[in-house]
Amino acid sequence: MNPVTSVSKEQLRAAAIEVLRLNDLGTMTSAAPNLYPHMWSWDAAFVAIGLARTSVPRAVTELRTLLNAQWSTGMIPHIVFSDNDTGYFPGFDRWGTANAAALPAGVKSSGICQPPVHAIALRHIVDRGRENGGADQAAAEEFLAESFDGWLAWHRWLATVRDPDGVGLIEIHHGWESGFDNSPRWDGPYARVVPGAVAPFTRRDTLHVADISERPDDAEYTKYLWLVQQMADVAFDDDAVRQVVDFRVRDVFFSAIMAASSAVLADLGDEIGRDKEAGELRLMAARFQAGVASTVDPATGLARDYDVLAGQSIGTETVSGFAPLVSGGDPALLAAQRELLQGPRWMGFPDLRFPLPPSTSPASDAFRPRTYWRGPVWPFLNLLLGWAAARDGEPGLYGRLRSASLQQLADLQFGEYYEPFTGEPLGSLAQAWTAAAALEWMG
Ligand code: 9YW
Repeated sequence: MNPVTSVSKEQLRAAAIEVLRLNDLGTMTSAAPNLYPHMWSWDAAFVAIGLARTSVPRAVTELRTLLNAQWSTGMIPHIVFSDNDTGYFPGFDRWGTANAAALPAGVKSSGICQPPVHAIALRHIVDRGRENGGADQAAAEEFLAESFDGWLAWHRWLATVRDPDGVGLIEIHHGWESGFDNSPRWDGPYARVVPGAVAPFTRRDTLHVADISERPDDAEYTKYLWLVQQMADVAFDDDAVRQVVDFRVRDVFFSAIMAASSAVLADLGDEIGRDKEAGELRLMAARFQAGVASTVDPATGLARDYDVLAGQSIGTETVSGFAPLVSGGDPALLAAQRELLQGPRWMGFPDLRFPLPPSTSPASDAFRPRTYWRGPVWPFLNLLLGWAAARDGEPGLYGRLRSASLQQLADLQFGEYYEPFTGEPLGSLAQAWTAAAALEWMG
C-alpha cells in the first residue's frame, strides 16, 4: 500500500486547509481538535507559516493573538488558553498563573515558555505578503512594524533571564518548555526530581489517544505537576523560580532555535531601519550559535543538553543532537552533521517507512517506536530542518526531507507523530502544525 500515488497535491492541500479550518477558533488555532483545545506557542508559529500560504491576514492574526499574551517580562507563554476550558489538563486554574505579577490583564496562560520559532514565522509572513503584494503586503509590513518590539523583548528576556551567565545556552525549567515533553533527553533530570505532595489530578490526554502506553506515565506526570507547583508557589517570579525549581537544564535545541531566530529577526530589523537592535540580535545569534557548537560530543557528533543541577552533559541519541543544523555556523560541523543525519542511525536506518529522522535514534536503547517523543517522527520538526537546510544552501537535504514528508503526509491524517517503521499516524489526528507543515512543503 502506497498512499502517495493515490493522492494529488490538490487533495493534500485541500485536506490540510480543512484541518486548519477545523481548528480555527477565530483569532487562534487550537493545536488539535480534542486533545489540545488551546493555542501553544511554537505550534502557533508553525501554524502561521502554513496559514501564510492561504491567508496572510489570518496568519498575522495568529501571531498577534500570541503576542497579546506576552508577559510584561517579555516571556511568551507556552499555552494561551481559549475559552474552551474543557478537555485539557492542566488548565488555567491548575497553573496558578493568575497570581503572577507579569501576566497581562485578561489573558489566561501557562507560566512557562517554548522555543522561539516566532521570528521565523514572521519572516514567512513578510515574504508571502511581499510576494502577493497589495493588501497582503500591507498587512504583513504593518504587522512587522507593530510587533518588532514585542519579539525583541522576547529574545532579550531569553538572553538575560534564561542565560544569566552568558554561556550561549538557554536554561529551561520544565521538560514542557523544550516542546520535547517526555524525550529520553530528560530521563536523567527527571530521575532526580523527587516530587513533594501534589494536589490530586485527573489527566485528560489519555482520554484522547487510542493507546495510553504512547503517553507519559502517571509517575512522569506527577513530576511535571510538581514543577508547576514549585513555580506557582513563587508566583512565577523569574529569579525565584531559578532558585527553587528542581529541573534546570540547558536545552541545546531551544538554544539553536534562539540562534536561528535571532538572526532572522536581525534581518527583519534591518529591513525596517532598526539597525541598532539588529546589531544586538546578531550578537545574540552568534552567542547562541557558539553555545550550541560547544556542546557537540566528538565521539557521537551530536550536540548535548546540560543538566545544571547534576553538573553533567546529556548524551542521549535524540534528534535534538542536530541542533547545529538549526543554529547554523561552522561549515565542517554542519557537513558532518548532515552526513550523520542521513546515515544509518537516522534517516538511513533500515526499514524506515519514510526516510525521516525519528525523535530518538532507532539504534539507541532509549528508542520506543510508538511513545510520543521517545521514537516517533514529528512532521513539524522535519519542516524546521528543511527550512534550515534551504537557508544554508543545501538543496539536496531540503529536497529529501520535503519529498519524504509529502509522502508521509499523503495519508491525509495529519498525525501528531508517526510510527517510524509503519508510517502509522499516532497521538491526535488533524493536528494543526502537521497540516501547516504540509502546506508549507507544497509551497
Ligand atoms: C502538552 C501541542 C503540544 C506541543 C508539544 C508537544 C505536546 C503536550 O503538544 O505537548 O500537553 O503540552 O510535546 O511540543 O507544543 O501540540
